Amino acid sequence: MCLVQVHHICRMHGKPSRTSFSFTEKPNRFDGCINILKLGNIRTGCLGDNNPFLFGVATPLKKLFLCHRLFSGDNCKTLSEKTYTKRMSLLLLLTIVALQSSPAISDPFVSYSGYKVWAISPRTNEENQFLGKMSQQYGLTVLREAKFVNSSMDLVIPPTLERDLKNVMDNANIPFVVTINDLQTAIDNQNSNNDEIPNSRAAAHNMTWTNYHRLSNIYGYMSYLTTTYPNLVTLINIGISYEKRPLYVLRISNSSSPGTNPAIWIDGGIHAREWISPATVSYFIQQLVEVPANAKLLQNVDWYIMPVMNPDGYEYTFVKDRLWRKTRSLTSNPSCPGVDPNRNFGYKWGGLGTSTDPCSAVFKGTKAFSEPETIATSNYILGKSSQIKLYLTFHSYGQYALIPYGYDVVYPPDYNDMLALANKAVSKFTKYKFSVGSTAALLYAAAGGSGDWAKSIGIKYSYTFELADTGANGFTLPASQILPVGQDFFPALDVFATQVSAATTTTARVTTSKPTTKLPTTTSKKPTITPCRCTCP
Ligand code: 0X9
Ligand code: ZN
Repeated sequence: MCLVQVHHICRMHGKPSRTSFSFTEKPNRFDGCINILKLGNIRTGCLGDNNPFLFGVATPLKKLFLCHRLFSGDNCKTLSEKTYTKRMSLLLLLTIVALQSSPAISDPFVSYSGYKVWAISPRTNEENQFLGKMSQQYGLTVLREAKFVNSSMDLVIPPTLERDLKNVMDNANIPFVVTINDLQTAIDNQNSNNDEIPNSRAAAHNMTWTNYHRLSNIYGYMSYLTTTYPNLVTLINIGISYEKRPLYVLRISNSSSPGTNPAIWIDGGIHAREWISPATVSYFIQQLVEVPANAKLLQNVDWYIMPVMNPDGYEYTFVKDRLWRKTRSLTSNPSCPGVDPNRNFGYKWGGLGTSTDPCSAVFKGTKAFSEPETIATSNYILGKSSQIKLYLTFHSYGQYALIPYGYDVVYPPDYNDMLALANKAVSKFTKYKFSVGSTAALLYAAAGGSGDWAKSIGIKYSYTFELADTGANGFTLPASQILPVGQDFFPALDVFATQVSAATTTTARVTTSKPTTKLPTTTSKKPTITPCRCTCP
């Protein structure tokens, strides 16, 4: 029986990181804690840095790491299961009291109550520059950058600034549309609140595609598939995140010698707040593994699928700030953690569309692959680079199929091959209309993206997909759209699989000459959580 699971317990650089925890009622296959209870209206959240109540790792293993002032003094101790259970029961009581008396804990979320989202389409370059300066000056959260004139820039407008900003916009004579009237309401309505209540006590996993799920449910599902379909599915731990969460890749292969077929790599969740990405990528896993009619997609093709590349950021969007984008690593500015993982890959790192400021949403990090998440992923892909013929990375929002390069308006020599395949893929969509084209030409220039890096190591076909929608809901796309998005996209995987099963690797050279095709084209094994060493503050 696991009563409390504590995450993020490592004190980095001698400073305690935030400690998040969840109350659990029964052992899970991989970490002992999957069924998260809601205690009254207390939600899973973060304890403050100085909270003395919980610092430790509880797992169902015989050896339990517990690090708590009340019990173990200054050092982590390994306790027997019995001692642990007794102590944790006491700790649970103490924690409930602490939770109920602490305002910081009873409401641990960043509230967007009264916040609006404005969509603004600059009509000239001057207007675009003006908006960039305005959002910087007022410290506004930018949900979407406007690349060019007439594309939309989406901004979060706090209630305290609304009147001032209206005046600024009126004076500058720039029109805007309110797309989300109350962001907190949109956040509250995005997911039904029974996310963490299992279907039944006997359920083998808690994954669904009618809700957005916490990491434990996604990883629990990957674990379930591995034990249920051992001849098809392998769970690979490719490293650990900054906050010591495992980084998991699922290999799906029906080959008697997996690792020899040409392969497709798929990742999601690079950006924490883009919830539709892990949801869609995990839907692909479900379809490929559990739907026999899709077995043809596994003929001669292996799949490597990583639904959540940035697990720390993803969890943070559930427990603290729904709009968090980056990783959660410490930076030179203690008030501004996190690196943009999609500016941290090592091709043209630090170029256009990146920032040296840790407080920026597009902070590039201190060096290429400074983040444990990006270095682990890239090393794993490099190790399989002769096998992987196609790279797909899923983001949101905007409904774009983006082709390298994104670091600048530069086209690889085989751009037209990439464009033709992308057009074939998006022609399968019936519900969501995607724009297809060169990243920097269609969206904006941004260096250090994973799609550029994948292309640079010789993976011929590399695409960044920005899933639904085009701004009406943005990152708060309701959970009722997970299935429509996944179902609309899935047939495109068949197009990719068909291409790859006959593919040979071509290493691309860079050219700045524009291709002949018209641009842009618009068409309609058992995981474990490794306890980390910790010291009490
Ligand atoms: O800016 C990004 O990283 C992506 N858009 S998002 O809204 N999901 O943040 C676009 C990435 C495109 N790829 C490159 N610029 N290399
Ligand atoms: Zn993204």
